[in-house]
Amino acid sequence: MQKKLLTVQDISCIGQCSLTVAMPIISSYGIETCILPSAILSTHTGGFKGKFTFRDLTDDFPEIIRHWTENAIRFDALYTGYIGNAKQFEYINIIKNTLMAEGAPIIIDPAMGDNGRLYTGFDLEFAGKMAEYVSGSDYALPNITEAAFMLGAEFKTEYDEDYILSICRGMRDIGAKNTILTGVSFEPELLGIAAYNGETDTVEYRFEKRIPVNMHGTGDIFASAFAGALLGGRTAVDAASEAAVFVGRSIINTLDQPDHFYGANFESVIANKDKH
Ligand code: PXL
Repeated sequence: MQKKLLTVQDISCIGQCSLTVAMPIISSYGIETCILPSAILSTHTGGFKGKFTFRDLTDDFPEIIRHWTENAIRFDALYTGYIGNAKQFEYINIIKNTLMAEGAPIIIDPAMGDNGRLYTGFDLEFAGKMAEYVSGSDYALPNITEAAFMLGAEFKTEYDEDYILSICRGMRDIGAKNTILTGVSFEPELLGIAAYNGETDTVEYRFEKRIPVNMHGTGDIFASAFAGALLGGRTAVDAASEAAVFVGRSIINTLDQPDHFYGANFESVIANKDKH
């Protein structure tokens, strides 16, 4: 039977991130993709000129949940990304506890920062609330910045496997069952993920050739492809590895558009998916 996933994150009208990434990518895996928009922004918060608009949709959450409950809606997975208001965690926890099918995986991308910094609009208090919220995840998908902020750990750009293991164990200790840590690199030419299984306390690494550019929205592309591949039946490690390849191709396909500063051309990867 076709699976039905609910994703909660913002609509950035322009910016190739969050819902405009999640919906097409997850749908391309054949998954019915239901949405709960957390906010509507004119653009994402990173790098456009002037003041972006931000309409918080928290007040709509209780009525939306009420109506879904009335219709006995059940989701086969939950994937949450950028949440612009910590009040929404309470509502999402209600969805988690009442509207999920038995065994539905909870995938949480604590999208709130990168490169050692929180995105505009977030602070340490929010990071603390995200840490509490992430305790309900089967799969947490932080980058090293987000994990360090949630754990109150030192953010390092140069590190060894012991540091990565300590971050992963920290994630387990705050309640994440499994963690896929993104943006892991032990040598300059390679970039990849650490897939940590909290039950067995083991890490598996997957690396790709690093493309030395920083692009917005790649975390969202990764998380969306991961969710699609996982629900498609891949193991977590294989889903993460496939998602990393998806991100790499999206970046490569953007390199011929040097003026395209705000996101990555993931659409080309969907368009060519069957050809690889
Ligand atoms: O890609 C993460 C993201 C999602 N949503 C909004 C953002 C960002 C990153 O900056 O600003 C609104």
